[in-house]
Amino acid sequence: MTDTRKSLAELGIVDAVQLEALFAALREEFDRAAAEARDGTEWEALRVAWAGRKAGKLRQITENWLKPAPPELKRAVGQHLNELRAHLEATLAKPPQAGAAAVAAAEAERVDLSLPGIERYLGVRHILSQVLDEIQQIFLRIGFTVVDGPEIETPYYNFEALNMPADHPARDMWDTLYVETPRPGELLLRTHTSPMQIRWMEEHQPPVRIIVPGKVYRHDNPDATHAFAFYQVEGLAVDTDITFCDFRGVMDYFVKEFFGPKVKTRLQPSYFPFTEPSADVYGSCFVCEGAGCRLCKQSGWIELCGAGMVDPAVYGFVGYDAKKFSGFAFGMGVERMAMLKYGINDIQLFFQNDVRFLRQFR
Ligand code: FA5
Repeated sequence: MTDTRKSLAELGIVDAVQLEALFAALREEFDRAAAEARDGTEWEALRVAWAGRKAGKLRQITENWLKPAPPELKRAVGQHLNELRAHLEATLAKPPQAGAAAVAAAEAERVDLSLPGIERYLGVRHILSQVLDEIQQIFLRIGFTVVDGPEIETPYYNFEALNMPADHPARDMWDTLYVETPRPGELLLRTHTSPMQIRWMEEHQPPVRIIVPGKVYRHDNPDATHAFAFYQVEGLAVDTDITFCDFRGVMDYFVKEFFGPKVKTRLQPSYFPFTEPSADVYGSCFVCEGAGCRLCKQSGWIELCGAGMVDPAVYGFVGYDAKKFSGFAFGMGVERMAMLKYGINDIQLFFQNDVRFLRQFR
């Protein structure tokens, strides 16, 4: 650090070359100090140290170097001093430059509040959970109770008590997955929610009005409308004077509540060993609006639900008096309902967990 309190002679400066080097060193010292000044306080201290009127370095140079300078150096000292002063004044007039280090540090940490935020997606309930909820709410409003049942069943509840003895050909309607047990054939994954009809009636006397949402399993080949594990909602209503008209009325109500007035329904005679008469409920295809396409297998309709009046033989298994009681039952495919309602053209989309698909149903 050049000591400006000493005279040129004391510093050993005797010619113009040495003088030039001395001022060059001074300028470097100042520049270094200016670059290190981090805030307003340090900047002010820098100004006082170099340009302060009473004891700043410029003042000291004037007093200690210029005034007593020998005649041959006086002019050069004056010139260098003026140049140094001009440089100091120019630098000190621009504080941001002097605080370059501080500015650079602040810049690195700068937060641009005008930048768009990072969107964090909130998870959504799976579309099937939402649809299951909606179906339940509709039936709850007209007096049905929601009940639950086991997914692992016995052949008795899945078949026999539903009027399908061991050698009944109707068992072939459902490709069954059996659970490996020491005695083969003892347990199976329920192929439909209908076993809960039996379990409920065994325990409860009429009037009965239940729906049973749950998962069922079949050895079906997956395609656009078939999965090997899917949801059904079983419905059962038994009382003293229930007719097929009641079923039709309940279905119409449900379809209008769930789909709105646009989707049409139709019943088609069908066969189930545990209902008589039996029907399949179809909804008009949303893709082709009835013209025929891949989704509806060119028929214009998508099967939603198997149904019918409870076969009197079933009452025999649960101890109900078939002469006194009558009722209807139905079993609907939940994925098919969701497909129809939301225009989903492949059932497999429900199970692939692709967030681009799932996110659509907020
Ligand atoms: C039954 O499962 C009967 N238990 C329904 C029933 C209940 C009839 C009560 C009478 C009284 P079905 O096999 O047709 O029926 O299946 C019912 C519904 O499940 C079908 O209408 C369809 O919507 C849906 N479904 C059937 N198989 C599949 C599958 N592999 N993938 C997705 N949905 C299916």
